[in-house]
Amino acid sequence: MSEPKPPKRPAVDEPGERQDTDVVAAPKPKTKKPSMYRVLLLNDDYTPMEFVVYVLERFFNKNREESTHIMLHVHHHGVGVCGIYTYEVAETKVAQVLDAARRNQHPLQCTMERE
Ligand code: TYC
Repeated sequence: MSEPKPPKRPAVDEPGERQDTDVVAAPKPKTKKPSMYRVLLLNDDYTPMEFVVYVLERFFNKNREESTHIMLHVHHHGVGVCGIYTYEVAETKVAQVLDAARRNQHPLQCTMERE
């Protein structure tokens, strides 16, 4: 008795069928860089300089020298960058600064903008 024969391959490939010799594009990596946001401090006439320096040290991990530099920049130019973060981190920093300012009854303003 003879063995059952394997199904015959079509003599011509079906359209769209892959061949071993085909070149297949590498899949695109699907990771996207997150948008980044600048956290800004705004100048005012009432918030003590020492409080602004404290805020920069406490919430933006700056040392005394960097904090003083940023504070004086804001004092002279009206606005300055405290740091650049992803959206949720920037949002948290803004909230922490505004909360600390409110608790200490200072009018210090802080905001964020997309880079
Ligand atoms: N201009 C304030 C003063 O003379 C100091 C100050 C600096 C306030 C930076 C806010 O974001 C600020 N006391």
